[in-house]
Amino acid sequence: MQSHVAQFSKFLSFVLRHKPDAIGLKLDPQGWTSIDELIAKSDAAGTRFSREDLLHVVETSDKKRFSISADGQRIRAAQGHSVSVELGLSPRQPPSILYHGTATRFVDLILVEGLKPQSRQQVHLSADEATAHRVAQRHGKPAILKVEALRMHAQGFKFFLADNGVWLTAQVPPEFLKST
Ligand code: HQG
Repeated sequence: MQSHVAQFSKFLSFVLRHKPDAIGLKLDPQGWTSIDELIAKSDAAGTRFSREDLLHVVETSDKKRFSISADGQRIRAAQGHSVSVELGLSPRQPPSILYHGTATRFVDLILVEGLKPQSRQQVHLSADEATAHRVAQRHGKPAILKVEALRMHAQGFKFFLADNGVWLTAQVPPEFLKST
């Protein structure tokens, strides 16, 4: 069974990444929303928690999924959105190789089509193989793809590093991918 914290984290991911409308919440263009409003709207929709509960989940989230604004008044998901947000991250030079974890059943298609963001705003890449492996396990039998990130960067593809260490890019054409 899922822990209470994991369930609560799922609820937060749902409203802050995918369906703020579900509880009548509005995100600003950068994905931020007021913590007080999130608490009030969640309560009205049947999910009650305090500011302390919220901060506890933010601090203990295994993947640092949520960020709190410098003034402590607002919260957003660090990445993973399907709603359109402009995270305001600056492009960065990536390491030579990044990793993408997926399921073996997707690999043949990915090696033909490249990596696409699917329902999210960007493709998610990991700096290390162990993290990619954990992402992969969510989808089935794990497969890890190597991405020649620095070579892509040299050809003009932009890379962004989210607050929680996940690398983001719009897409990865197949010529930059290798199965491991
Ligand atoms: C696959 C989790 C067929 C792709 C993780 C992936 C991550 C293709 C799936 C974050 C394809 C999309 C994101 C193509 C991509 N043909 N399949 N051309 N291109 N795919 O969940 O990267 O727990 O949207 O390989 O830790 O798995 O939510 O992306 O399997 O950081 O915080 O399409 O979500 O974080 O799946 O995971 P997802 P993802 P959280």
